[in-house]
Amino acid sequence: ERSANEFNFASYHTLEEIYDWMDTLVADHPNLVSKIQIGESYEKRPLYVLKFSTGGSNRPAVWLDTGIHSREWVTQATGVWTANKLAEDYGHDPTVTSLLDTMDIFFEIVTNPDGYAFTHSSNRLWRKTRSIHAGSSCIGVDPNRNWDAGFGGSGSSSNPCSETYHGPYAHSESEVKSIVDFIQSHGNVKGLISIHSYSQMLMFPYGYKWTTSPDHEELNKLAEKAVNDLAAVYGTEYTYGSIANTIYLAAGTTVDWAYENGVKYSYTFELRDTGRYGFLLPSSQIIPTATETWPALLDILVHIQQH
Ligand code: ING
Ligand code: ZN
Repeated sequence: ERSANEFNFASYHTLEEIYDWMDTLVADHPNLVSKIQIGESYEKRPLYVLKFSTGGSNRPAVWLDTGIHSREWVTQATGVWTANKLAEDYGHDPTVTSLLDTMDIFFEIVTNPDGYAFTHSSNRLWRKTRSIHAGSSCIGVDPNRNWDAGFGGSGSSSNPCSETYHGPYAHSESEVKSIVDFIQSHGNVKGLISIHSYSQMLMFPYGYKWTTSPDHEELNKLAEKAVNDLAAVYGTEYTYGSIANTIYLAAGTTVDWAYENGVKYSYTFELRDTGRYGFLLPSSQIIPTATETWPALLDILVHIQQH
């Protein structure tokens, strides 16, 4: 690619194409974007994070991740579009400029690279990591059940053959542990947004219990604003609320771990659609999905900046 902007955002890409694109984005915006490696996957692929920062020292930060479930291809594609949008809008759009003048954004676009490679090579519907477990011929752990927040509880499975297998112990997956270590060592992460598909939902803690969180009212009001602004773009309707009340009980998830470890603004999206195409969302819907999600993301980022 000659420039990050000439990438075809309207099609799905391989891991190698996305990793190459990250380097062109950094090359095009060297004073804003850098690439850091936070660890390596089970199969030894690098875990890359794009850092958006205009300086300061350890500014308040927001963590964004897409693709922790490898088959949710519209999420990695939305991640690429959104990272490009942030970079292109800085210095032009006043909201993005103000955000990045005061906060850092860390963006892991391919959070489960082994799974993503496997969805291209062998099984388009692979969800989990690719780790091997003694005593079972089944492969992988659900990286959205592997976090130390109600670990092992309802809405996760101890069966290695299950799609929601929680793994042998909390943070057993290096794809998860690398994020835990990064967020804890950073020490100033104020928000986390973890992006899945599909179901058209915007959710927040808790997922592992029915109890509403101490910040429920604030998180709920912000979610309402975000889904309204999302719907205003093309009319796409999202439901919102706590994970347990909106989708189902789910123990050991990213957002519950973040919330319980000092990240107050912890949200998870389920992008398009509601099941017509499901994980196999046509590539013609990538740009519309990313475009409508953008104002909802900005609502959350601006709220974090103001609190
Ligand atoms: N659904 C999510 C899952 O992991 C979810 C729903 C997201 C639950 C975030 C809890 C937290 O089951 C998909 N499609 O992955
Ligand atoms: Zn998912």
